[in-house]
Amino acid sequence: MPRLLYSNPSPYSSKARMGLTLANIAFEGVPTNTGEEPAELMDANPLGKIPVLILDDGRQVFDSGAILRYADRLSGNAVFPLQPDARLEAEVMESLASGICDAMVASIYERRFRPEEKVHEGWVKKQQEKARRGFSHFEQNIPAETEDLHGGHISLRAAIGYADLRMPELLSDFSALKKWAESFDEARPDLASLIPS
Ligand SMILES: N[C@@H](CCC(=O)N[C@@H](CS)C(=O)NCC(=O)O)C(=O)O
Repeated sequence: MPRLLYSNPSPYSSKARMGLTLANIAFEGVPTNTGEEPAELMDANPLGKIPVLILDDGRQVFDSGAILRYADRLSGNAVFPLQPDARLEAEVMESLASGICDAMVASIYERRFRPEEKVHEGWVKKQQEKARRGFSHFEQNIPAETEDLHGGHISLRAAIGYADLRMPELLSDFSALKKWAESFDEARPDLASLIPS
């Protein structure tokens, strides 16, 4: 069975776990602490980042976007729509949600990994603004449905989950988005159990 190196709070891991679940691909989750740089992770991904999917034949699939596309191909398109316009929309949605996560993670790492006197508050603010603008875009373009979910939807749900966990104030103005997340969780409790925690 493929092994997925992941961690519970990681939004990208959440996205990958939800994608594999959408595609009905069984996997063994391997909780991984990137800070400890375990050999299995460093051998699998030179970047030392999670998630990584290690296939039965030893091939290593990263990052979360490649894992979604792998799951999509293997499942006969259970993760992304086939119709080209719908697919483009889903992929751009995924890109924006992932970019929001990049901005949130960058702002958190700035405080976590730099000595306090070297933290650049202006830069942290800039990253948080990027994330806020991204969420604002989704607030104004709420996905139509919470059924027939695709890679864009799960990426957005993972990003909302991460914001809820690490910087909930970022979501305070976005009530429609919060409602959408609730409907998502009601529609797919199996996926909701995989959001960042
Ligand atoms: N573009 C990557 C980002 C992955 C990523 O940054 N993961 C974080 C955890 S949330 C990580 O592994 N951080 C450890 C590090 O940067 O060394 C993806 O989509 O999978």
